[in-house]
Amino acid sequence: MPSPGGFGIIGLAGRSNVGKSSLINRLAGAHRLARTGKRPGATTLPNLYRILSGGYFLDFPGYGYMNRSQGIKKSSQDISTTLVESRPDISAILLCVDIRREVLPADQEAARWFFSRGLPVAVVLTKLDTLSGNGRTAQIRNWKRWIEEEEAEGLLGLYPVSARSGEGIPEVAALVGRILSGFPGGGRESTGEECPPV
Ligand SMILES: Nc1nc2c(ncn2[C@@H]2O[C@H](COP(=O)(O)OP(=O)(O)OP(=O)(O)O)[C@@H](O)[C@H]2O)c(=O)[nH]1
Ligand SMILES: [Mg+2]
Repeated sequence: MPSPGGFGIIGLAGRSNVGKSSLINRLAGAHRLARTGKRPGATTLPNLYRILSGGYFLDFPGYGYMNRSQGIKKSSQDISTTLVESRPDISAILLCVDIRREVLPADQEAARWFFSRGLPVAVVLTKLDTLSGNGRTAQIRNWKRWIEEEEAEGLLGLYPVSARSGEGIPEVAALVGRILSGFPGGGRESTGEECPPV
């Protein structure tokens, strides 16, 4: 299926409340583009956002959110799964995890599931502003170790970032540019060298 406008789509996935929608807003330079919330479950359905550099962000509802009815939870999961499986123009996934947390089976399963669909995954460590000094260094080291253990082909690296302070945003924006410039030709196979602005 052709993408709207023929551009690549970058999916943002991860547990509820890790800051996926806030990251989209920060990258797009628009505070209220994607709906955010203090409590988990702000995003209930996948939403597609067109970005200036010509691609799209696909904001997935967070996984692991228990406070909704099972029906809503299951249907939003089903829609997300169907979307990933039916749209070859999804070029890559930014798998968002809260830098303060430990690696959870749900994150591991999500990363492997995307790999099994041929999608490259970048691990984005969100809320970088909440840690400093040794705590920050230790958590980055833990997440790096996990990535090395995964040894998965198609891992696009580790990106610590804060949607609040802006730290790490240029690096993620450059990654987004590289992914989108590698499309078409298969974001699922290759990424280009150019880094257009988000
Ligand atoms: N300190 C800090 N808080 C953040 C950051 N990014 C997001 N938050 C806060 O985290 C909460 C959740 O943010 P969202 O962007 O709605 O998270 P989400 O992953 O889209 O959540 P769901 O839609 O429920 O899956 C909000 O209270 C945000 O203000 C950040 O970089 N630093
Ligand atoms: Mg959200």
